[in-house]
Amino acid sequence: MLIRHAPDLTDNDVTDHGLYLKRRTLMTGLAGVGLAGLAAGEARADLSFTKGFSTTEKATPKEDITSYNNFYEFGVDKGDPAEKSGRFKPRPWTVRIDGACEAPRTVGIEDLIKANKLEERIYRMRCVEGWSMVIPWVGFPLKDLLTSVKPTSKARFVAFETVMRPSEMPGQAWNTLDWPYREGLRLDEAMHPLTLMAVGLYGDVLPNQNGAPLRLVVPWKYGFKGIKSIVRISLVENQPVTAWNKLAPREYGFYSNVNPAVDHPRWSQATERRIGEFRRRDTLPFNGYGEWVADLYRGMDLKKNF
Ligand SMILES: Nc1nc2c(c(=O)[nH]1)N[C@H]1C(S)=C(S)[C@@H](COP(=O)(O)O)O[C@H]1N2
Ligand SMILES: [Mo]
Repeated sequence: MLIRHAPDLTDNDVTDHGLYLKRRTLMTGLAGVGLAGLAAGEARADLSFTKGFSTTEKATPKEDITSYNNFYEFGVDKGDPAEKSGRFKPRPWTVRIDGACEAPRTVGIEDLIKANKLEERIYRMRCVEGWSMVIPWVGFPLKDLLTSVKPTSKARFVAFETVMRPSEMPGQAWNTLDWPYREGLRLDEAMHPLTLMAVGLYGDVLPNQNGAPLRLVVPWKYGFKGIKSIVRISLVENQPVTAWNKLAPREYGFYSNVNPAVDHPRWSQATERRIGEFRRRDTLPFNGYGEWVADLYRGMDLKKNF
C-alpha cells in the first residue's frame, strides 16, 4: 500500500499521546495550498488547506462519492441522501463539546473552521457492506478539538451524536435506527493523529449527503463509525451506546476495525469492491492503516473485540 507521509505526524504526536509512529514514516517538505470557494451569492465558507497524510491511490470520482451514500436519516437507498437532503440546512450550525472536561464549549461551524488548521487527507473508506472508495476529505484532527476542552482523567471514551431534525430528514420518521444516530471511540482512538473531523470534500464544503457540515472519519474502521452531521461530542467515562451496535450487537461491534479475518455474520469481509472497479480486491487489516494504528489494540483479542 502506498501512502504519503506529511509532516503533521510529528514526534510531538508520539510523545504527547504515547503513540508509536515509526520514525521512518516521518518526512518533511510536503506542503501545498488549496483554496475552494462556494458559488457566488452563498455565504463565504472558503476552505484553505494544506496537503496532509494521504494515500496515493486514485481518488474515487466526486460524482460517485456524492451519489452513492449511506445516510439513513434520508432513507435506506444509496441514492436517497443525494435526492432527499435538499431541505437540510447545515448552516448556521453549532457543536456542543462537553462531559469529562475542564472547558466545555459550544462552537459555531465557521469558528471551528477558522480556528483549526485544515488539511486535505485522502483516505480509503471501507463500508461494512463490502464496498470501498478513496475520498479526498478536508478537515482537522479530532485531537485538536478535544485538547481544546481539556479532558479530565475521567474521560476514557468519546460519544458522538448526529442532529435530530425529522422535518428536514425524512428517514428519521422511520424506526430503522434508534435516532439520533450515535457513535463512539475510545479516547486513544479519538486522539490518534489519523482521526479526522471532516468539513470538506474534494476541496469544497461537505455536501449534505456526505455529512455536512461536520462529520467524523476514522479510516481504519468500517465506514459506519464515521458519524455525519455531528451536533454533540461528549467525553465520557464508560463505553457509549452506538446506533448500529444497539440495533444488531452480533453484527456491528463497538470497535469495528476493518478486519478481513472476521466475517460479518451474513457475509465475508475478506474482499471488497472498490467503487468504479470490476474485480473485487483483498481487504487489508485495519484497512491498510495497521502500521499506524495496530498498537492501539496490542494484547486485545480482535475476534472478540470486533
Ligand atoms: N448520521 C449518520 N452517519 C452515518 C451513516 C448514517 O446512516 N447516518 N452511515 C454510515 C455509513 S454505513 C457509511 S459507509 C458512511 C458513508 O459515508 P459517505 O456517504 O460520505 O460515503 O457514513 C456513515 N455515517
Ligand atoms: Mo457503511
